[in-house]
Amino acid sequence: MALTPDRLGLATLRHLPPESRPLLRPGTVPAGIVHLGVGAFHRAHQAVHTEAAVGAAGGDWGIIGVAPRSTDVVDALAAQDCLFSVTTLAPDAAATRVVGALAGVRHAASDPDAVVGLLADPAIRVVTLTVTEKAYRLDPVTAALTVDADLTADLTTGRPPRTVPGLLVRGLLARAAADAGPIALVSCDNLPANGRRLRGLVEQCLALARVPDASAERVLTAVTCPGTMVDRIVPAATDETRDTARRALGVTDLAAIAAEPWSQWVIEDDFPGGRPAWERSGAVLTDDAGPWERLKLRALNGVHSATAYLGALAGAETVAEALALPHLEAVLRRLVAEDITPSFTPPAGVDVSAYGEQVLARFANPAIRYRTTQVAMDGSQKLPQRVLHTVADLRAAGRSARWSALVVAAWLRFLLGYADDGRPLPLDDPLADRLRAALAAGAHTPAGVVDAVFALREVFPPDLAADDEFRADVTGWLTALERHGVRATLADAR
Ligand code: CS2
Repeated sequence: MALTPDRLGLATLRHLPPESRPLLRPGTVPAGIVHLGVGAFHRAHQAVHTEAAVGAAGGDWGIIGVAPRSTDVVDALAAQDCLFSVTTLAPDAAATRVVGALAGVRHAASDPDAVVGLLADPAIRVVTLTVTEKAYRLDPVTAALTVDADLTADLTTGRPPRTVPGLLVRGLLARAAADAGPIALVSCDNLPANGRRLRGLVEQCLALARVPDASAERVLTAVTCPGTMVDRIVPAATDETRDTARRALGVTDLAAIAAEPWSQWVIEDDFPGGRPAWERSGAVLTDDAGPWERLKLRALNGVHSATAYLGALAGAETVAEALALPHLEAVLRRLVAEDITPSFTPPAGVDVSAYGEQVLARFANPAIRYRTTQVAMDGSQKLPQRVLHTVADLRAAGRSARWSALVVAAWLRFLLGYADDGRPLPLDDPLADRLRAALAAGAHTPAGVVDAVFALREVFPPDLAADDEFRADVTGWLTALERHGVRATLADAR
């Protein structure tokens, strides 16, 4: 008796419910894109958009997904002919569909040369990245490259590269040497001015590698770095995610992910080697993604971080649970109305308060179990663009930044490591050691905590650190959070 294979793959596609089948069959679309960071966000966002674009308009735009470090995803995808499913979770309905955008997968840590080779391949004309803020190794405040022994070795010796900037720039040098044509590098991470930062990263790496000016110029003229705004809430996959996919598909999918229905992508249209017809997938192609990016970083990610820190301190496991805390929504609305809205000029036609309402409704989706501690991680890399840019803009205009000060105070309180009920909270941050050392030296009073952490130049620029009114606001909130806890602080907030 022939056994039906139990695993998602080309052989099982025909057994899937018709509405779950992919738009593209992997193997039929040649690769034109390399994606660095083939995690959940990429699979639910750029991969879905690219599949729709190629499905609608064609083009050799299959994606080779590269995992910089972990092998789990690559192994799962390799065993599934690069197929994976996305379950879209509305509050009251779920739909699972397999995506066929990936043309291959690679593991950079075990085979970096293959990735460098791909970047030098003329067929590849676009590189997209979702590697998280910290992998760029840029100072969050100044955008200067943070150089350590690993990166220096990647760029000054012939050893196989281990860092993301090392991999990318070694690939670009190989590409220039092979005369493989122009390429667009597209950051899809939540960095401020992500295109400019990525270009700055390439320039600084070329200088660190002591590449002669003429050769650096050759690399740089062949590279564009369009800025983007990316948006879809995609929690880390769990056993429950895989169980849901299995029930919908009838086969096991170890690369399954779940995501909210919303998906938005705004991309600066600067692709010298061509691009997929992403506009056919609902993406917006524009000259300047800056206003969209500021809107999203401040009014979505900033509010996400606020919800996560206050929620985690109050014992909420997920963002949706946190939003149910009495008074939290009211405080978040004041954060949007009184701090975020006056801090910047939104894209034409966008009403920030309506956008903020939509964000709160998305966060409240009970089907999306996004852990508060997942949003809370890497605060030192996230707070500058999510919260502190809002503060800097308000203060420069002579306004107060009271509600943003509460978010900063909640972060500081989170760094102290305990929730209001005494349970430990994880500190997962590339600056964890520096933060711990600063807190150990100064953490005896709220003012001491503020002094100690505000001294970290990677997070607080000098002007902000020296701003007495803002420091007083943060110290006041931190005092309230320590004395009375989140619930009472929210109830009394004004
Ligand atoms: C979140 C983001 O984990 C986090 O820090 O704020 O990943 C957020 O879900 C996405 O940016 C939404 O587009």
